[in-house]
Amino acid sequence: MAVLLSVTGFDPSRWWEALHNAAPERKIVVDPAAAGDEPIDYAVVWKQPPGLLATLPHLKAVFSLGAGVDHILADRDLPDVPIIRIVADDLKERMSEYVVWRVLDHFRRGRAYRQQQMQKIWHERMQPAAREITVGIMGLGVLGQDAAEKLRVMGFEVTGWSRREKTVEGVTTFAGNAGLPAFLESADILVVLLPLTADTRGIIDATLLAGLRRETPLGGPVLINAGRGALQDEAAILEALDSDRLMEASLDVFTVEPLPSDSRLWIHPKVFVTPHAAALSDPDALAPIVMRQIAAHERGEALNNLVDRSAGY
Ligand code: NDP
Ligand code: OXD
Repeated sequence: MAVLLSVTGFDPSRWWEALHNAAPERKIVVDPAAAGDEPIDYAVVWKQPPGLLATLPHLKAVFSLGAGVDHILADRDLPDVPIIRIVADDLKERMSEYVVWRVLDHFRRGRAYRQQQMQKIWHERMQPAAREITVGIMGLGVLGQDAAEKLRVMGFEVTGWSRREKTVEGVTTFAGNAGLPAFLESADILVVLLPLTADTRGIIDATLLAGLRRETPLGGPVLINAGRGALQDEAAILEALDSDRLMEASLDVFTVEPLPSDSRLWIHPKVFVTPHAAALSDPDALAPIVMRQIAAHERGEALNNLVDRSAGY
């Protein structure tokens, strides 16, 4: 039984090594032809070439190298096998670091103080307390709930929005389209940790931005998106920033990645750009989880963290 490792956009060697170290007895190939006579039962992928998985007649399951699976589901010829996504403390902790970092930077006036430093201006700005600020998290899943917990420790009020109703300790929750306006109105800082699905594509648009609370203790609403780039309408974000409808934004993901050099987001003074780096999938931390699941599946045990293909996440 062989495992296919198929990635696009980066060198697979670190993943190959980590998968091999986690289960040295397994044959791991990056090219299906290299499996020879051994059937390929499992695939571990990040943006696999469309149609590739359909050529594997023995395929039993597909593992994402990340939490998101939109890159797998985009394949129109995807075989009807279980899809498993990454749920791991390592990934969760990295994402929460990013969220707390960006929330604190906006909240503590990082941009204004960096500008002041360039001009050698000694001027203390009014600073609200964390308890006066509400961070609204769109997507109260594994990552959203962990970020909520860590923001609460810092003293922030936290609200959250999900597809289905849910109860999360210390978080005021809203659900579905009916709950969206009240959720948006609750947030001074909006953190987006949604998956990209048919329902969420383009959700951060002019209408959504117009629904954010105007008067906030920071002087205006802030957007932080670490979900997926295709959730956002970048022209609408730029327009909202230019018109002061939005005060600042931290964007980790973009509709086109790498972000094209002519995008105004690169140079907009109110935008903080990171290159889809909010939560790195660390091969050493995550490969053992994948290989343990494969071994468990072979023993006849149930797979964890299965994707609901009809919901798209
Ligand atoms: P989960 O599946 O655990 O959580 C997804 C959340 O989004 C759930 O709360 C879900 O609602 C909610 N949701 C989904 N669709 C809708 C909708 N139509 N309306 C309202 N809420 C919706 O995912 P994770 O938390 O593990 O990951 C979230 C995303 O983060 C990933 O899909 C990926 O795109 C992104 N990501 C980005 C990284 C980066 O480096 N930038 C790294 C890792 C992940 P419900 O609870 O009702 O199901
Ligand atoms: C993920 C990502 O989905 O890194 O894990 O984007």
